[in-house]
Amino acid sequence: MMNVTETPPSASSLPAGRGESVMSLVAPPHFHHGLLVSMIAGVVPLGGIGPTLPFESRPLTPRGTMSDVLSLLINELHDGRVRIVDLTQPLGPETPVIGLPPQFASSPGVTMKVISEFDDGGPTWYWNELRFGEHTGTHFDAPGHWITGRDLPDNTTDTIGPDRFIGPACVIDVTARVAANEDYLLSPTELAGWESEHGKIAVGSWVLLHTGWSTRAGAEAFLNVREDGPHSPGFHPDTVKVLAHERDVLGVGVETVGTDAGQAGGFDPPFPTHTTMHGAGKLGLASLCNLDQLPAIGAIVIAAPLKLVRGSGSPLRVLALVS
Ligand code: 23J
Ligand code: MN
Repeated sequence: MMNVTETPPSASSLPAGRGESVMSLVAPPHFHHGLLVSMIAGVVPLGGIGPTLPFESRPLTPRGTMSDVLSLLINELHDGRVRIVDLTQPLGPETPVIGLPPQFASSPGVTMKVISEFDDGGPTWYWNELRFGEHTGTHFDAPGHWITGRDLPDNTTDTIGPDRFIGPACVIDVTARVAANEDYLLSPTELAGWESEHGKIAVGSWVLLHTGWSTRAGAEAFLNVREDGPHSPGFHPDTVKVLAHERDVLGVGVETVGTDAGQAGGFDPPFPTHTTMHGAGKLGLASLCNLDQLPAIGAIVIAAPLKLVRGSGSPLRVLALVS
């Protein structure tokens, strides 16, 4: 403990922190010399380029261990200029589960059973046992989930390279169209219209379909099942072909229970989004929310599933970075 009568250490005597002197700053190999000169001249603050808080209120990051871009990112997060938007629905017993025709096996919803809760089974600890289908709530679809992706390399949650979990987001707002038609399908023409406004969808993007569907409260409204099956929006079969083969996206994300439209079981081919995307090794994200908080372009989405051995998918936390 520091003696209160003692003078606090000066910035130049602080070890490996934000307050260290220019003299003790060891430039990493990639360090731009002009930037170092500007720092010494006082033009650029020690934390790097971009606005900064006073030293006292900024987090400590060991100098020389972090690149300029990571240092800038952590400052921007700390200052609130980069925000984290949670695109994840709560996962629990109330989470709606996809219903399939009765000839097919059904996926169980979430059950949580207490192992112990500060009781005889564990006097100082609380924990639960979980049961749910891999495709429950906000979840990730691996290429191996579908027969078209069955023989692709690295097609399950444990073998997909983690570089494919992070990408720029293209958010296509179709809320007005869905409000008028719950079976709305994004057509290639409308995709082209989005690109004429925002630019061509970049290779390796997450393409997120903002339908407003996540605001439907309760399983009944969310699943929207009628005598002829579920009704919910999605992609036209030709649109996912463009995204997979002509744009080489990472994958698609939707607000609905699955990446295919509600009526897609009757399309040709059945479930065309699953068929085409997974056949091309592309990924899926279902039951997203808060897409209204994202710009059309400019956000980064992080969607890393559980590393389930031979997993076809998994519930996950999906985060977006927005500046
Ligand atoms: C199995 C069969 C059909 C569909 C799905 C699963 C999903 O939507 C899913 O969660 O992958 S459409
Ligand atoms: Mn799924």
